[in-house]
Amino acid sequence: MGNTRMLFEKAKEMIGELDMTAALRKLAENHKDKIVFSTSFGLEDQVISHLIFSNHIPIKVFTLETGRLFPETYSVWNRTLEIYKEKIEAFFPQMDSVEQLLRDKGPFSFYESIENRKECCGIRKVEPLRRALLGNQVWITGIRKEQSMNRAGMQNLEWDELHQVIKYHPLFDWNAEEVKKYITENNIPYNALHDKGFPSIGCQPCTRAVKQGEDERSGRWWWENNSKQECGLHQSH
Ligand code: ADX
Ligand code: SF4
Repeated sequence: MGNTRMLFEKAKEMIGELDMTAALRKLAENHKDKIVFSTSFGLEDQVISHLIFSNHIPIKVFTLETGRLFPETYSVWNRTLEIYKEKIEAFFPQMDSVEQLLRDKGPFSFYESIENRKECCGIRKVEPLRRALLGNQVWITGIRKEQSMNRAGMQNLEWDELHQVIKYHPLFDWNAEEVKKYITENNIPYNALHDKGFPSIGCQPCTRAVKQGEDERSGRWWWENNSKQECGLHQSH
């Protein structure tokens, strides 16, 4: 474990001033077969998938298929496969846990309390994420610091103590406009919901459109007043 922590210090030095494509290449080279990218098929993730796939960088791409995604998300997932012809792995929740949750609490338990919501996220996202990261050393995500106050406190390269991996967010300093511009200029497929007021897209029952001027993540778990609007994938520091 301690050794992996040391890899973080090395990675920090290594990527230094490199641009993100070079940084991804370098990390892939130094953490061969132990580097993964998690995609939820959001705008940021599509930029990163494009970089990885079009440059053939050997980074494994996976998604957490919660079973509650929007139809539009499945569409962009499929279009991404058609265009890039590369593999995207899917991690599904443990069948027994989902069956028990549905048996005990029904399909909408997450609206009832933060505890219930975290239970569902735990089963459908956090546990599958743990499996997806197992045995890896680097985890790439599409997090940007602008997305929330909570995320502003993160770093583009971090050590994730819980999962014992280096976390790298290549678009950490980009703003929403830069992401959109990159998507348009490079003709990258994207989730149709982004054009309907959804800046941030998660599970269908837990995501709604936001009004102009509202926070990017305010449409996620919108009924909760005092949670950090995080599902437990990304711990705050
Ligand atoms: S979340 O924690 O609130 O769901 P958000 O939707 O902002 O996260 O996405 C931030 C990053 O977390 C994404 O860029 C992606 O790397 C990862 N992520 C979020 N949801 C998923 C998912 N369903 N599958 C894979 N990765 C995901
Ligand atoms: Fe469950 Fe909603 Fe969390 Fe998805 S976002 S895992 S549906 S509570």
